[in-house]
Amino acid sequence: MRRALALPLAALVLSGCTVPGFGANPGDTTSSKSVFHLWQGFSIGAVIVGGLVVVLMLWSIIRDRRRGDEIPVQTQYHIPLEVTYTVVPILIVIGLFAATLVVENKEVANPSSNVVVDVNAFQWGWEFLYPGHNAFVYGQTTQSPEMVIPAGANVHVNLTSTDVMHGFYVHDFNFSRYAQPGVTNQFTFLAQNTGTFLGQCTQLCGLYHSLMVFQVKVVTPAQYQTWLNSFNNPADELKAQAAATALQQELATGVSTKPANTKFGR
Ligand SMILES: [Cu+2]
Repeated sequence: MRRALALPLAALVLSGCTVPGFGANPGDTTSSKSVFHLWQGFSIGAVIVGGLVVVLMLWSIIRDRRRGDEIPVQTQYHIPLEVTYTVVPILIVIGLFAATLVVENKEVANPSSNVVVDVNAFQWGWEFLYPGHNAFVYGQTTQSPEMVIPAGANVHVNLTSTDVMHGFYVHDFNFSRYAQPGVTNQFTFLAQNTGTFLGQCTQLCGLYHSLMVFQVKVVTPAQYQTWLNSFNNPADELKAQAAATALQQELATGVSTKPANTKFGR
């Protein structure tokens, strides 16, 4: 039995990075990779246990199929066997629980970070503020605003909403959190590679919910610094202030600006 289990395990360990993803996304942040590896571990465990169950079933069906009226040997109260099939599943559950705990703790960890972004969701768009800097990104529906962050750095996000419940979801980060009015949800992620990743609202929040998309643009630390500095000229500052004022007015009056290039409704 040990050999039967050791063989597939050895095959998986030796094959290294070719362990299948079992339909999941490897992710681009450190925590999304941990979640992905946890998923792989669970899936491999399920395949081994499931395979074992199928083999035992087939073995019993074939070996003990009816071959006459004689009743085969009845095995009951076989203590070592009963102890084995009670203890082994308990050990498996403890193992899976421990691995989950480690990954979850990584997921909710909030290590100190120099990069802080205040993310504000609203009907129907996103606002990204960089406290301590003039950088300000605001965009609604078809404008698909960009949240710019540096690669290889912990990015701390303070997430909230101005009106109703929204969902901050980035597919390639294997990550989703509620954006709730009156509540600030905090989390930290570390994007490992540069690139542009699609984000969207995952909480049905009104008429233009489906257009509430944004991009996470991961750039090199030097590019990030240049981008931050680009807001330091007076013209951009004025633009940012105008956008902030427009947002405040829009929220105060409850009248949302319709998306520019999209026709909806009656
Ligand atoms: Cu929304």
